[in-house]
Amino acid sequence: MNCKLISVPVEQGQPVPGCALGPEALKGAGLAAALRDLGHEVVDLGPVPGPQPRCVPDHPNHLKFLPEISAWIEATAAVAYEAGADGFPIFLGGDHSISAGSVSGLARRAAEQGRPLFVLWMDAHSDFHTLDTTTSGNLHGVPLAYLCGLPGFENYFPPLPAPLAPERVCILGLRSVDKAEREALAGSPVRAYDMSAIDRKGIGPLLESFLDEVRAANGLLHVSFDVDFLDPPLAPGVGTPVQGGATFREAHLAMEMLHESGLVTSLDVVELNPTLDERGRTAGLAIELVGSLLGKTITGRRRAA
Ligand code: 4U7
Ligand code: MN
Ligand code: MN
Ligand code: MN
Repeated sequence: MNCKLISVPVEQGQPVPGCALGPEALKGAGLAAALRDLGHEVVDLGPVPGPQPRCVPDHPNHLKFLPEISAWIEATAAVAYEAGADGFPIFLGGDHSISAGSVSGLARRAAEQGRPLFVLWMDAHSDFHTLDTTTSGNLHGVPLAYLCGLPGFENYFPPLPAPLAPERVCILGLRSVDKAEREALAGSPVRAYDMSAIDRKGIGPLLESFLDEVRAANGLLHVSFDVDFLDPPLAPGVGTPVQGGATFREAHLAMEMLHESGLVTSLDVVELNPTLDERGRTAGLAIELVGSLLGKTITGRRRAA
């Protein structure tokens, strides 16, 4: 696999300083070497160039850094579209607003290729607010709603060339969903698996049923991995931790299954905040998990894709 590392050092979509250092922390902790050890080629495409804020109208809701985030989304989408032509793009955040750009560019590419794009959103949160419903005004809470074509983003975020089909989206790991998000999810075919579902059914069967659908549709699969998917004691280096997250083995099992499926074509790793990390353990775990997604196994034996 030709892994393309793309840094998107954005933190204005969330309230805690330090998230923009995520890409450097992941690279400094040995991401490229870990991937090369697995036999992959790695190219570092560097950071998405910091854009000028976009001209957008005033919004009645109090939205933080709307012109800046809107510009980052546009710039990231352009890079993602190019990177999506071949290889395995890995977007290093930065806060989760960057995925509004990465997924938008990859969705445009998939549409041109005539392939359906599926998205697995691994996250404590559903990120399903619209610009009108967010009460925090933090734009890392809206990317999935935007990508699914929910109303109210017109004129504020860049036009979406290819909205996601919500029935091709699966959220995994939920434990913080705001009231407006619940209502929006209730009226949407997005699959939303919360931690209770993971407790009851097991992460393996839940993920397997989604992977079966991707396979049956001959789809491409993008994984958007918000590090706060993980349980906070394992991964303290995030700005919005929520108790009761995925365990070490649940997270690895998901990544191992994703690898074995052979379906994953691109990845985001977002929301790592190295200034909140404890001796680099969150960055280290994120790298291990990316390794599992890209073929690392416990015995070292390769399994058929
Ligand atoms: B993340 C929140 F209120 N829903 O809108 C909000 F709980 O990318 C959190 O998943 C959003 O980390 C978290 O601010 C966004 C909050
Ligand atoms: Mn998120
Ligand atoms: Mn989150
Ligand atoms: Mn977060």
